[in-house]
Amino acid sequence: MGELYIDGEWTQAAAGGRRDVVNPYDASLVTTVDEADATDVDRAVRAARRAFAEEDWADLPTRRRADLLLRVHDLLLRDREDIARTETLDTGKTLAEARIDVEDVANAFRYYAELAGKDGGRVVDVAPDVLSRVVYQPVGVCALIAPWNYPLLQASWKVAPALAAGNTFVLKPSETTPLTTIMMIRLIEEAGAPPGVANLVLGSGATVGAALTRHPDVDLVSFTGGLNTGRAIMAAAAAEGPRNIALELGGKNPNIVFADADFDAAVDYALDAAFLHSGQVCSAGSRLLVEDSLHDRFVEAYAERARAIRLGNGMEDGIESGPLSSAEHREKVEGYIALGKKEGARLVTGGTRPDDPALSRGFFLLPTIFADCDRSMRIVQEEVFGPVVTVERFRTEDEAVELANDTRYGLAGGVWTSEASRAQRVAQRLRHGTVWINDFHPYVPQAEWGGFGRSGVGRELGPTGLREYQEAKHIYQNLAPAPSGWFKG
Ligand code: TXE
Repeated sequence: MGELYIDGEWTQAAAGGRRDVVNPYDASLVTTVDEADATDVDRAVRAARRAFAEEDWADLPTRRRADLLLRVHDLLLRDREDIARTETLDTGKTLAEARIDVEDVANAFRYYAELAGKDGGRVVDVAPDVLSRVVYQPVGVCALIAPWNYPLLQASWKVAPALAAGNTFVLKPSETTPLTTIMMIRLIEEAGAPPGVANLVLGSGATVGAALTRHPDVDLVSFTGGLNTGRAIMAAAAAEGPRNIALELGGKNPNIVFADADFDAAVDYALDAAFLHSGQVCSAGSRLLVEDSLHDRFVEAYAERARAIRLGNGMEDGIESGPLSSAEHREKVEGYIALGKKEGARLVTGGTRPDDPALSRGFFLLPTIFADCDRSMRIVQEEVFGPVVTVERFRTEDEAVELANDTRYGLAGGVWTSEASRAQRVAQRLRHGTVWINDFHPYVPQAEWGGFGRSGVGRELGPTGLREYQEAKHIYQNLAPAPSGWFKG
């Protein structure tokens, strides 16, 4: 029995490929899993196509699909500790974070179970002798590609609405973090999904991901990952399609602190914003904008708190942050740290690997703060995706907004102030998909998540997150048919 799940069977990769899964805390081997190739992808897409056409899944009363999602929700909670521990082994994140992730995953299933069937479409007012309505139907076969920072959470934001809408799917988790996704698919199987509705392939982006996004029988690709991969997926969707796409491509998210903000809360949340999960968060507040009059005091307190962050094994109590996800990713982040120095940013703290010998085998980096940054620097404009924050100064509200919007991304941003009307003004003007006022990071399944600009296309979560997996159909009925008489002959 292998770890690919195709047409209701657990199966091995046809060519026998295997891949090591490594714990980023100490580079130890966690396990090995099947490594698929294009042949397996083809099998999985065919299974999804067959199920979409032949199983009664898409035509089930919505309530029945919603019941399945609720069963998955319950099973996730039944197994939450196991899943959370596996997520920690796979990603290095703390167990406390992984537990929250699993709750959030379960909540996504419950939310879409509750939303499904609430919207029967709409009746369009045309004329008394016409019945015109718009209904929403599943798109078909969905290719779902997830990243490694929130492996199960990001997958669930795709899987739950795709199932609720009546689609079938082929899911590919990141090759570095496949383990909890395998667990989730087992739960979907246990919950009673018909064969071929949910399919799982494992393997590299270049081989398996590319084969999936190029497959002619895929109707929709939903992807969360990096900008360059997003571009490649968009190009493939054009070449093989056009077909529907949804892309969540990260961000360079401003966190604006006005001088009248609650100081302790703003410092505290600026840590969460930038250093949670070692900054490997698409919405990380890695671009801190501080009002000039507060700047020096703020940066000093911020650096002191950053130095106190306890790095270590996410499995242990009291550890506040784990390692980066892989050796390659750490090298990339280190490259950005070198670049920041070269560009003239002032290193306030961090910038190196920790010298604690207990952490030497893992992919750790110290929380890093650069001050005296300006918007022309690449370190300010590009997504580093590590524990690295840049600090800029601003003097006026207009300048804060202008800086915060000076990014090609537009995923999320925060604003800290005790003046309520200013908070609303700034939130209104920010060109970002989520804006937090006096907070950072919370998201809820009821509210849309996604980006302006190059942060992506489409939205996950909320009602729009379901619409991504639906086609609108207009059904127009003439209630009094008679010859139109347009052609006279
Ligand atoms: O991501 P990739 P990488 C950003 C972050 C990070 C950068 C690169 O800045 O440093 O992206 O990370 C699959 N066709 N984010 O290289 O490659 C891959 O197997 C189809 C932001 O690890 O985008 C994995 O399943 N699929 C982000 C998924 O894409 C392909 C989360 C994401 O990996 C593919 C992660 C291809 N040609 C990284 N190539 C966020 N938005 O939260 C790769 N993949």
